[in-house]
Parts: sequence; structure tokens; C-alpha cells
Amino acid sequence: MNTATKLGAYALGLAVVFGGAAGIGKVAGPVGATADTGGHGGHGGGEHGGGKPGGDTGTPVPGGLQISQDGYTLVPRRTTFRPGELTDFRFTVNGPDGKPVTGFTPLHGKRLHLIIARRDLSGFQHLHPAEVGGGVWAVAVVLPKAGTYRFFTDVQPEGAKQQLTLGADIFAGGDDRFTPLPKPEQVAKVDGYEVRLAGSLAPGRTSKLVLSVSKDGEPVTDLQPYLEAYGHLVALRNGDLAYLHVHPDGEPGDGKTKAGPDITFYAEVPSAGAYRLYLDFQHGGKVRTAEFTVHAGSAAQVPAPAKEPEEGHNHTH
Ligand SMILES: [Cu+2]
Repeated sequence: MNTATKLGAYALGLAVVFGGAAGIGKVAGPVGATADTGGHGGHGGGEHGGGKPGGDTGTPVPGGLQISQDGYTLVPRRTTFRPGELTDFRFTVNGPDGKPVTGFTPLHGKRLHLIIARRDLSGFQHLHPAEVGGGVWAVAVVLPKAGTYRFFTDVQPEGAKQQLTLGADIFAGGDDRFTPLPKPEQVAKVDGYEVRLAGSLAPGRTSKLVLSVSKDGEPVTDLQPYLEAYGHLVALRNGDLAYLHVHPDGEPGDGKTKAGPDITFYAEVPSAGAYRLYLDFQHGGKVRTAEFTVHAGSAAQVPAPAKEPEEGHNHTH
């Protein structure tokens, strides 16, 4: 009933991954704490590595902004594409020893997830490359339009402290006119499906988002699990493509999570601003992506999740 209470109650058990670094205050030195040279030498280093969980020194860096983190580096074999051409894209994730990592802990049934978005947040793709030996990953990719793209890998190398989202820029030459970010809309249409978004994003707080899938005006109640969930939500921040991978509340087969039409997510975004949300869901044996623009920090943009329709209940507790 009371949304605020509910959010509070859920906030503890959250599995929201903002680059997997939540609560670990590292790397992100406060911008104000400058003085690179001279003066107080020797700080910095001590702050790294320790990574006190829950430490509140500095803001954790969102995922996807770094090509290298904790000694692990995303190494693309190519950084240029020709737009519209099917291209064999190969890459490695190199470990602290400089060699390609071969041991990965699966995340949602896959050892590596590759997410692609054009820098203007268009052209989203979620792919699963195959390991072709020696830690080399390969996947056939088409970058449909010219422009700069961000390639993200979601991985948990064996031995790494945490899940990592490493990101690199990849370039497709030619006419790179950008696509303006679409306006916020409650409803996204994809391939005959309609997905309705309820909820809003509040910076620095856990927010509930409910995505409801329908087809031909009928609620879809037989969503199929895709990578161990009824939906996967990626959020990218407009401006720098900070990466947020959110998972739904409940899992297929847990005895309480329904196969639609509603998929509920709990997400926390680190700042106000515009985000593009990409929902992957599976129905009829096919995975589709519904996309939304959401402004965090202005609740007026998207209505709150449906509670009681009547406005008359002003109970005090
Ligand atoms: Cu994936």
C-alpha cells in the first residue's frame, strides 16, 4: 500500500548491481581532493585496494565507465567497424598478469555478457559471445549505423573480488549523425508487444519499477524465463553511459513469481538525469527489447506504480 514503506523494506535485500561496486569506496577520489603533485604525497595508494565494504569514503564508480578495473582489462582485437557489415568481433578480458582470463563464474547462466549501445543510447544489443579458446571471445556483430559505440562486458573472473562491467569505445566510420534521446514515455512498443512502465527513479535511493507486458491488448501471462529471469533490465545514463544491470524481484520457479504480465525491478541510480532503460523479455521463443527514457529526480515524468485508485484514503497510522 504505502510505497515508501515497501521500498524501505526491500532495500536491504537488493541485488542491484551498479557495476558491482556498490558500497566499495575506491578509485573514485572526491573530485575536490586535488593536489596531484607535491604536498601530501603517498595518499591515494592507500585508499585503493582496501575497499572497505560499506565504507562511505568517496562515491563508488558506476560500472561500464572503465576499460580496466581491479587489474582486469577489456582488450578488443579491433576498435573499428564498417557500418552495416557483419563483423567477427573478438576480444579478451586480460587479468592482472596481462594474460587473457579463461576462468569466469557464470552470471545468469552465461560466463560473459556483451552489451552494445551507440553513444547516443540508440542501437542497443545484448549478445553472448562464444569462447573460441585461450580466453578469446568471438561474436558476429553488425553496427547498423556509423558512430561511436560503447561495448560493455559483464563478467566475474575467477579470483576477482566482484562482478565487473568493463567498457570500451568502438568506432564505426561514416555519417555519425546522432539520434536525439526519445522523450519519456510510459509505453514502449516492440514487435507487436506493448510494455508499460510504472514507477520512477530517485537518485541515490532504491526505486521500484513495474514493467507490464501485453500483446494485442491482452496481458501476457506466459513469459518465458530468459537467462534465469522473466526480464533483464539494463539502464544507461545519458551523457556517459554509466551502466546499471538490474534484476527482477523473484525468479521463475520460486513458487511466487508469476510469468507476467508484471515484471518488478528494484533499481538505484547514482544521480539525477536521463537514463535509457532496456528491458529484455522472452515470449514465444523470442527475446525482444523494450526501451524507455526515464528522468531520475523528477517524479512527475512517470506516474508512480498503481496503488489504490481512490484518492480518498488519507489514513494516518
Ligand atoms: Cu547476457
